[in-house]
Amino acid sequence: MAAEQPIPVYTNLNDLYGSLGTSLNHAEKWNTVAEEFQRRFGRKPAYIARAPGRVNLIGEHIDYCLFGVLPAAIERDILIAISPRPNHQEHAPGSVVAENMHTKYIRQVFAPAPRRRASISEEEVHMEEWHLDINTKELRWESYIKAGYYGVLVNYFAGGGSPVPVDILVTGTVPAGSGLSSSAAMVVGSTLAFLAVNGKLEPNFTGTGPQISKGQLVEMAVGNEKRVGVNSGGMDQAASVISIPSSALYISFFPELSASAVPLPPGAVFIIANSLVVSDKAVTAKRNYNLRVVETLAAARILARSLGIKVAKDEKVTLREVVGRLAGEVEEVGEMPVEWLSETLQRMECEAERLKPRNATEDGQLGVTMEEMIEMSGLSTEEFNQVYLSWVKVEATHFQLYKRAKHVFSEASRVLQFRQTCLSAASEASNPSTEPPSPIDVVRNLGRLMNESQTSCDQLYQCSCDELNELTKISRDAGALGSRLTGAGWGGCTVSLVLESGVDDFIKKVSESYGPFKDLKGEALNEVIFATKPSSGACVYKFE
Ligand code: NG1
Ligand code: MG
Repeated sequence: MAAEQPIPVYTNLNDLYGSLGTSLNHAEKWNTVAEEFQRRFGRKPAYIARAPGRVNLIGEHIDYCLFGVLPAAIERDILIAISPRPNHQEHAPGSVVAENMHTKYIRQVFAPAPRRRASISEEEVHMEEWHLDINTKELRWESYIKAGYYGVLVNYFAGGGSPVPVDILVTGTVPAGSGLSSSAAMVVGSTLAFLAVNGKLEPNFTGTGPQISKGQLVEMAVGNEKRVGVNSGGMDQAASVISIPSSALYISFFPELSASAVPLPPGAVFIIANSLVVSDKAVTAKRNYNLRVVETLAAARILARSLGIKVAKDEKVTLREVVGRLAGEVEEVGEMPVEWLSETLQRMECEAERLKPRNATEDGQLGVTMEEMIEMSGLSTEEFNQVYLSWVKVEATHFQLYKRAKHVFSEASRVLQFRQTCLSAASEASNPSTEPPSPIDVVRNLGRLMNESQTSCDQLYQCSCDELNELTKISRDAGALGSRLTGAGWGGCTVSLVLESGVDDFIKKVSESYGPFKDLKGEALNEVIFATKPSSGACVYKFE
């Protein structure tokens, strides 16, 4: 579970399937991709890397503010089969032939170009040494493969060396652009596959270096995904790498990445439903996702200033750090107790008022203008641009600092309540001297928090959309105790909390009421609405 553990590398199929710990027919999927690889490339793969998608149960758009979140890996995953090309010397170093089992994604051939620029500092030479053209203007499947690969090149071939030329075959069951983090699964899977094939994963295999830990892989994958142009937090990569079967994961990012299991109450089932609105973040990030990242960072600085908290001019302080500094929390002391954080978050919800536009006129409703925001920050225009706008593309005339901060503080507080509810229920249930809590009360409490999260995402963070609002409402009417969007929003999936006994009825009602589901049956329906169990994190299978 812990972030320090090594990435599992299996060589025995029983161990592999055992680790997946789920009821799905994994064996069939793994066999199919191995056979298909053999058919297309004329030999067995050397490795298959697996990375699951994730569902976020609660804690939306707060990971990049460094507040804890509560996702779980799902059974749906990306598998990447990879093998060195025969006759290495005939191919460009590190060249890649990438195929995808999905017919819509066509074959891609590319090679990284070594790029040494002697005139720049040593550190920069490292960063610039390899070049891989990643298209951030449009969504392309191979961009995620390249992003994972690039991280391996930069981290492991910076001082020279020759990455092996490879063939790869990708397959996946995580729907793209739907908030289940197919992107992180692709990037984690690709990073792992290229690490494995270049002998960077197993210490005994190559005799070099320490084994890569789950935490290190998360860090690499977060950096890699930024290369696709989305300045994400670390939730998806952490969930895809660190998760374990049957529990959700509480992931905190401050003062450093850490993860702990959160047992889910028995009888509670999480059902994912796809609104079928595709949110193509690679294209829209400048008006939504990246804009939110900038709004929360600007809010953090302005709030700090107004509360008399010191922030260096060039520092991108986060809302979590501002909360910490308010109480004199310092990194050496580590995180304050959860009770302290809960209380402080409540106070911060009130302090967020300081971010309201001064004139609450119609214009004020739109938020503050760029000029007002810069003035409130206490920085000069140049300084502000340098710190907040030079590394990210955003497109906006107004910025909603109050609403965004209010969402972040209240959502962070809901995550703590959700986690505490699960932990208390589990500990009371295992204590023979106390009356076990009524399961329905526990599930109701969790559901209420999920519903509050949806309202906050819709009204304060404005990351919902009509279809998601409709689908969550339909879900509640169909018996869900809680229903909310999951992932970045603006489309994609919802997650609903349903009692086990009501699952079939729930799915039937939702499929009859949500317009886009009405004509779907069988497998087509199962593609868009399905129950999910927490699954294990990323791993590699090595063919011997
Ligand atoms: P999605 O869009 O579901 O992959 C994104 C971010 C997360 C997090 C959520 C919102 C990426 C890769 N991930 O998730 O880090 O911020 O939005 O909670 O962009
Ligand atoms: Mg994503």
